[in-house]
Amino acid sequence: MIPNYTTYDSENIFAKILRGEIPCNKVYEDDHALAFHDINPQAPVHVLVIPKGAYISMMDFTAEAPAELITGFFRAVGHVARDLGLEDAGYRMLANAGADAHQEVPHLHIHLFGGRKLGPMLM
Ligand code: IU
Repeated sequence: MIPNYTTYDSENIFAKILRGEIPCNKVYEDDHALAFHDINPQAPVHVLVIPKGAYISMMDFTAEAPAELITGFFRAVGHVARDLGLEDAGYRMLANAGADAHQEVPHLHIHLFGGRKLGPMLM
């Protein structure tokens, strides 16, 4: 069972990637965000974009992060989608939050899927 985190776990795998303790297949990085290929891709393009800050999900991020980081993070998501050439054919953004949504890594991440015609949203 996936726990519902209430406090940020600084030993989570994406925190380690941000600190450079674990390598990743990097796509993009700036002051606000890091993007890298998912290790278990579910589409020809499957990239994760994470903010540079200790946030578990969209809930604490949007409530607590400085406005500059929120803006910078979403700009980075758009930048990555464009850079990967996803704009024309289309793509999907997804952010799981909490146990019911099967959030496995308790550091906010947006999945970007593309590179093929995607199926309908799963419930
Ligand atoms: P979720 O939204 O928390 O369920 O997604 C976590 C994703 O992180 C999932 O797609 C994993 O394949 C991916 N991932 C990764 O890219 N690198 C890792 O070291 C680990 C998980 I652990």
